Amino acid sequence: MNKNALLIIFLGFIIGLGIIFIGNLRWGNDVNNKKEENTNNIEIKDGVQYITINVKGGYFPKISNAKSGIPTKLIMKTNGYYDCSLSLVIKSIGYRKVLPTKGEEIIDIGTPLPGAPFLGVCSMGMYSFSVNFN
Ligand SMILES: [Cu+2]
Repeated sequence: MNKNALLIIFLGFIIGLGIIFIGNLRWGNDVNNKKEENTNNIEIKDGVQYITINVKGGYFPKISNAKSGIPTKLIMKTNGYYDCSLSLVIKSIGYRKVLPTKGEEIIDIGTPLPGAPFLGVCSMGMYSFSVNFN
């Protein structure tokens, strides 16, 4: 075998590894995107729907899917982190408050109708979360 043949085999090997690596990255991202949409942060107790949002350098899950037509409350759960996601604005219900650094803030959002997603943002507009009511 001459040097050129060895070089071609070597390059083929490197390109193959690259394709496998990129494939894995894409697959990983798909899995992460699926995790962003959530319904298991929603609980109905005594006729009230509770939606739990974790506050920690943003709002998680970023997208929740909940039911319309039920009295609904948000539970904003803070985890001892101090960042601007503590400063919460929910325009549609005229809510603006700095959340406590650690604990749960319960926000009554009434009985949502199906339609446009319900949106919460930090006061600077960097972080947001939305809830779809179906
Ligand atoms: Cu912010």
